[in-house]
Amino acid sequence: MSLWSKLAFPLILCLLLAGCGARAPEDGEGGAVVVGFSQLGSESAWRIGNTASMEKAAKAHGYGLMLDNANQKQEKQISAIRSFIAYQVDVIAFSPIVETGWDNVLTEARTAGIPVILTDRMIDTRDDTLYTAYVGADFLEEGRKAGEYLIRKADAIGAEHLNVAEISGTLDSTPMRERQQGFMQAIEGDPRFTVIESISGDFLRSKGEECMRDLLDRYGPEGIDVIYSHNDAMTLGALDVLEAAGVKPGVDMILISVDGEQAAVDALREGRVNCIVECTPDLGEHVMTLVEALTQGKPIPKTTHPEETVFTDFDDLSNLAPRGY
Ligand code: GZL
Repeated sequence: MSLWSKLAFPLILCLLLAGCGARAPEDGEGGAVVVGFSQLGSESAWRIGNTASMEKAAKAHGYGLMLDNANQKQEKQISAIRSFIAYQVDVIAFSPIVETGWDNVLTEARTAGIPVILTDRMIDTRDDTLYTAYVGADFLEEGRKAGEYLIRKADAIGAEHLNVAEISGTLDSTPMRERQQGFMQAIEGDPRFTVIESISGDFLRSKGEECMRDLLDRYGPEGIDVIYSHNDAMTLGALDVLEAAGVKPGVDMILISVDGEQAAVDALREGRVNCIVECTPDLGEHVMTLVEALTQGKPIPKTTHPEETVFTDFDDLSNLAPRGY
């Protein structure tokens, strides 16, 4: 084999990896299993906690982890998956930023014989053999929990009618679609609730602020009784805007959020938020346990949902452990 051909593959591969920003595997012992992980971004404390969970679990299993942060761009996730295929990783894991547009690249992964584990979010495809497993929340259930809390709260305060405004997550993402669907299913048919508006804050704190400002401009504080926000980052942004406008969140307005990051739980304890539906970012161990089974040729479940709970202003939160994200 000529010198060039000995150098060609590693050289091309390094160019591929550099192009998509994927780092070479970290911490895997020589010959260890290598997992290629395309993370969608770092938009929230939840996402940062999720990445840390994957890194910690890979290290604990002695696996190499090729991590790429797509910074909210689907095309970057697609190029990262292609680089994982070129590198011939053992397993590909990724958190799809939106549900559609994955069939081609996942077909390439299947052709290369590399199993794909979806983490955190689902894809919309007619061919579910394109992925081996899904590890993530039941977002419909999360939405239902939010709706069931609102019903409980309305009963407790004897509310006759409440105007609800929704600040939703990234459009066409599974958590956005299903947190909305679950919530609406839970409250539908109850004449006490009118959903006056749903606007997307893209799971970003800055856009949560923009949405809250826009809602106040259009409806005024007296026109909104409930905010249902799809993640804590947007909720924290909304709190800033409400308090700057002289509104007491949690008192003048019911605030329902999702995730369970520390800053939001602190706000719940302070009475500034009324309910947080937990969405755990700790998926790493679930994923790496499936990777271990795959590398041993064992069957794995198609779907794994982590245990999740709800934190509300009806609960005693004094003994709640630090959230870690
Ligand atoms: C949910 C996850 C969502 C979080 C947000 O599993 O996809 O994305 O709720 C994050 O904080 O941005």
